Amino acid sequence: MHVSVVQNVLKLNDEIAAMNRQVLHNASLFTIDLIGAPGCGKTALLEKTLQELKGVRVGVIVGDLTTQRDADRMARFTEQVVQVNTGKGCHLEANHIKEALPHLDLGKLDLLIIENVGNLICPVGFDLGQDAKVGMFAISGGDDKAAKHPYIVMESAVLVLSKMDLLPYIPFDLELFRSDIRRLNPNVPLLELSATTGKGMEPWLKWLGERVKQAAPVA
Ligand SMILES: Nc1nc2c(ncn2[C@@H]2O[C@H](COP(=O)(O)OP(=O)(O)OP(=O)(O)O)[C@@H](O)[C@H]2O)c(=O)[nH]1
Ligand SMILES: [Mg+2]
Ligand SMILES: [Zn+2]
Repeated sequence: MHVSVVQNVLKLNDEIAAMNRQVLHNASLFTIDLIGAPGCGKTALLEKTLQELKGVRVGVIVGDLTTQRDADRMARFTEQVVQVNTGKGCHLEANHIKEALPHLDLGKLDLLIIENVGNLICPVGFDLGQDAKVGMFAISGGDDKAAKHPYIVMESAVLVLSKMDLLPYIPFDLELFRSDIRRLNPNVPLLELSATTGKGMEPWLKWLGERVKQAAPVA
């Protein structure tokens, strides 16, 4: 009985996610769901991305338990930001996105970035209607985090390893981290960067830019 309830919840989530995906595709948007542990640097990466991704109109939906601090940080770089407060909820669900979408002017966007609640575990299991899940790790989280969180590694279209500027100061076996990723998902691109220094941002901006172009309506 319990199992069937859980399955129904996920089925309903998937149905709403499919509707979201249809709405986003009708507007020719490319959408990512950015997933990473608390403090891994998601908002910092997005602040830098919003500043540097030239010629792309970006909207953001950001999930947090309380506060609109992340939304305030990103609102300095785009007018189209929606904060979703999940209360005690530890992940975003498709219904959160459905309710956030009417607050955005989709016709004036090329890219939608969803910053999920800081959590590497359950956000992986919830389809939001995105085109790609992006898993994010940081040097400060330790070199074992990919191995300990295999599902985000396997489900991501691209992975980010941030805070590379901290590598000289924190014991972190980069070869071990890379080999864990290769074992779990041999083909996923791993982008090593620092949002603070900006080093390594180029491949990330290129990855986004190419997908936005593919999603754009044929002229
Ligand atoms: N050295 C260094 N610090 C960083 C980098 N990126 C983010 N930080 C710092 O890490 C801390 C957390 O960054 P956030 O961007 O708030 O992280 P987040 O993943 O959005 O956090 P939550 O939304 O709370 O889960 C802040 O103090 C940032 O200044 C980086 O590339 N290098
Ligand atoms: Mg954040
Ligand atoms: Zn959760």
